[in-house]
Amino acid sequence: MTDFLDRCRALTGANHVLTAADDMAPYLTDWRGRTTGNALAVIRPADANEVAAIVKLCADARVPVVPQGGNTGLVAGSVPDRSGTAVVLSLKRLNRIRAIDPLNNTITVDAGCILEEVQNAATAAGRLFPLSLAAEGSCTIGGNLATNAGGTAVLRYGNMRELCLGLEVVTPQGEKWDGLRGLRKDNTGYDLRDLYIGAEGTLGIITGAVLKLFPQPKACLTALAALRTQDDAVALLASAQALCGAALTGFELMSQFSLALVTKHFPDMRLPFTEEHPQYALLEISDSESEEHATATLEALMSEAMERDLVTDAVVASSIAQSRALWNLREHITLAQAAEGKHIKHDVSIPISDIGRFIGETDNLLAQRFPGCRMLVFGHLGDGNLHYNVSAPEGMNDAQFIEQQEAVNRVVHDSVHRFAGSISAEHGLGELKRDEIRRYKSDTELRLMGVIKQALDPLGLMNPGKVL
Ligand code: FAD
Ligand code: 2HG
Ligand code: ZN
Repeated sequence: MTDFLDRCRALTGANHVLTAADDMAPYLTDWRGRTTGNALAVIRPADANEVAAIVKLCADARVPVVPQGGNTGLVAGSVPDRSGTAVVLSLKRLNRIRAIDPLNNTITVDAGCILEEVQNAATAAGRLFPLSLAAEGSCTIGGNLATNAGGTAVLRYGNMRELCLGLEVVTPQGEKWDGLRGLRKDNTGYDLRDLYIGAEGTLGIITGAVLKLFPQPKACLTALAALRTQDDAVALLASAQALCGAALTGFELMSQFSLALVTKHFPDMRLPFTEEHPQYALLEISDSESEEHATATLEALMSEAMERDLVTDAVVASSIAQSRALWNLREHITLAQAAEGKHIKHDVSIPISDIGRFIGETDNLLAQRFPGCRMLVFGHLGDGNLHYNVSAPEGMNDAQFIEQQEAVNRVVHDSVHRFAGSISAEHGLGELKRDEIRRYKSDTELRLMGVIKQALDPLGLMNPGKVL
């Protein structure tokens, strides 16, 4: 292996082949601090050609490759196993915005670009890149593509798959495929782009992408509604869609418990209500007319919902700062729950019409099996995507509760299955849900996935142990 590492050093420079334990440590543990692996080395190539050359060396030496972007993934997909035989391939040095074409409404970027930097580049060109999620300051476009990330604007703009027009990919054999096409229409055979998106690095390494841009809305306005039940939130969503149409760009659900944790762990943050309410909905409108029009629309929506007794209290932000403060509450839930302690995450999707029933039934089943366990439910209600997270009962040691993860998963995922939902709506499978998915996908679907993996990566070197 010394020979292999020397060849890697000759390609990237010795500084970019890390082998010391301290240097590698940040790349070996996942964001949640739940999974730590070992690696032969962490390699940091500078561009797509270096990625291709390194992957070719790995294929020749039969060294497994774990691609990594911002390492913010929540399913332990971006870290190696404990064997110490793989290299972590960090894409973060591939950070160039390659081109912006405002007439074609596209931006071409390296895979290691940070999401927020891509949003900012689009804004500077008078356009919008709409993917938005709480980790946007550190996750990368490559990771967003590899996980087909969702976030808070899917309702209007779609997930990462829908935002991508073209890809550049390094195959497991170290060949570079240039599919960087900025076309809205291209029916020339199998869609390789869609195959790599959502593959979590198991089929190849994404090195560049052409992404869609959109016109900037004239005004973005946020409202926070207090509600009694999740069913009322679903009814409010329907009213908002009827009144606002495509202008409704976000609709997030947050339970009282999720926001109580935010205000507990981030005491500077406050809810704009004097009383507590069981549920909250955060709505965003992106208006193509004016701020006045957006305010009038949201105010009309809220007063109609209050007249129907759907909403018990509401605030419409009157400034960008107020909008930001409301979104901050939402975006700090994951951090607050992490600060509270270890918990069991579920990232599920359910037909929107069944959300209330799903939560009610699942809450009851869990309460019977694990008395006192605390359900923290929030998420992208407009997409039918709930983060149904479960914390230990008050006073119980977190580690002791986590030991029951499999039994808790069984209750939640079986319930998801009964409602014809998905056990991973936006985070992917990684290692965490690799075995779990085998219970819920048909043999045919699993076999076809295996056939694709075998055809593209016959040596099984791309992110082994993840997804399949
Ligand atoms: P990593 O974590 O580095 O990698 C994720 C997966 O992609 C791994 O399997 C890795 O091997 C693979 N990969 C990375 N780069 C490449 C590449 N160039 N080529 C091939 N494979 C690659 N996700 C959502 O969908 N919606 C949310 O709202 C959301 N909110 C979050 C909030 C917080 C606070 C945190 C910590 C995470 C959140 N996530 C969310 C999860 C995470 O941010 C996303 O999955 C993100 O897309 C991962 O990007 P990354 O660059 O960090 O990827
Ligand atoms: C979000 O929507 C993320 O904020 C994280 O997908 C979800 O912390 C979670 O479970
Ligand atoms: Zn989410």
